[in-house]
Amino acid sequence: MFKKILVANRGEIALRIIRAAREMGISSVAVHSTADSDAMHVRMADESVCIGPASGTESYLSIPAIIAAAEITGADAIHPGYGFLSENASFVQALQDHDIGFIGPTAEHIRLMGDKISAKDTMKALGVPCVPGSTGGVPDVESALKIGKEFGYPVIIKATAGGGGRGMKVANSAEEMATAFSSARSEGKAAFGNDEVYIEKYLTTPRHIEVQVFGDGKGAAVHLGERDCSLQRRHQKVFEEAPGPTIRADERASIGKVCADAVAKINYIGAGTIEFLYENGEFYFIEMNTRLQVEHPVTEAIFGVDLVREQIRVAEGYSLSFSQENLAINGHAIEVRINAETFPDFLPRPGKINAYHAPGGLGVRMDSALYDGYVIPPYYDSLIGKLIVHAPDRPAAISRLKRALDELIIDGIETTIPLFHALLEEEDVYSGNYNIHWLEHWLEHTFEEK
Ligand code: MV4
Repeated sequence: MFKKILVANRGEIALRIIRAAREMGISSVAVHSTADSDAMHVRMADESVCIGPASGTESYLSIPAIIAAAEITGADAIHPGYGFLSENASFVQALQDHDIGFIGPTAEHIRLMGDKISAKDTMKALGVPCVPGSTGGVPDVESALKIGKEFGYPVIIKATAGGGGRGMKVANSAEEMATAFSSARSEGKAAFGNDEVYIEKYLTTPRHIEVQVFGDGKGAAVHLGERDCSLQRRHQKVFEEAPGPTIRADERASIGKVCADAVAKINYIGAGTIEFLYENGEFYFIEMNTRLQVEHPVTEAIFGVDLVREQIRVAEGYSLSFSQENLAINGHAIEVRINAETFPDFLPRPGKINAYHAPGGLGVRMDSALYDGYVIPPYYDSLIGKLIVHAPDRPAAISRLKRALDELIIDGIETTIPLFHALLEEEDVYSGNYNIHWLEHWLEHTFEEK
């Protein structure tokens, strides 16, 4: 049993973890940079430690500073949240060496899934359907051209260390292969110090569907359905929902079982997300994320579970508190990400919050670390809040989202709230008729002067 956990993060996700800990009778330690002395997570935690200067690299990403903070405060375990050190295998290894618990998967699982080729090999061997393409890495352009011929164009060349859209290049024909291949390779080398690449058939109009899984590390695992996160811009999700508006119950049950069985087989522990592209009724695995995701609240809403509580419990060594049979979907949930950015240009605009009023009422959850008078520092990402609504069905969730957005007040800075007012007027959004390209196309034809 943990008595005290350290939260190695900031913002809304730090609050999310502190809240779960408090409900479990576990005390919390916040860590913060000098720029975050007045941040809400510092105020909300039971104790706090300053771990370095404003720059993320020297504070929230500093493994020695965070381990020192855990040792000084006597924390039993660390929850990494998302981003920062959440998928850093060396961090998990270092915690093990210092006898500090990690609320998340093992270093081995993080490493296995962090390399996209080994992730795909593993998933394929476990019976998870994958995008057709190369087996393992592709060493040179000649081999790449063979793959292109075998699978047909377009193909996509991906850096094995990539993910989140970096180090990817599409080749529409054999003529484009040499350029695409060498640029994916050098991007991989420059961004991740790894120039290994692999190739897949390029799917032109898929949806992004991700399956939430949860393992106990002892060979048991469940799935908690899927989220549709297709509405994104430059690989940043903006609107996420569960269940997926196009996924039938039988499809959910079958892909869910494949995913749960796969993670059970590898003794995966904690929360994980198996990402798919979904096109013409077929699922194609692309990546697995070994962390709690930003959009986890939509899954929590429809299943009525507390995923962070469950993460802490399995890290303590307990079995899962629910089984597949007692997990059932109730209604529909939507999350919108509110960023401190201009609209429609999406330029970061940190600054002082003159007034903050969170919406409330039935089926409304606002996860945010804002407060009246808070000054958003310019050093970190621009997510300042997540508005999550839950209702009996999708149309009711959309009505509730509109109502909640009308109640929300964030004064003093520009935010992406106007994006959601505009999006919710769109027929395609209302009907769920969108794919991974819809938002960028819509932004282009609606807001770009011709
Ligand atoms: C793809 C793809 C089409 N075909 N793979 C982008 C981020 C990374 N996670 C994988 N990505 C893609 N992989 C094949 N074989 C299209 C994308 C993609 C994408 C995927 C999910 C959500 C948004 C996206 C936007 C552009 C491209």
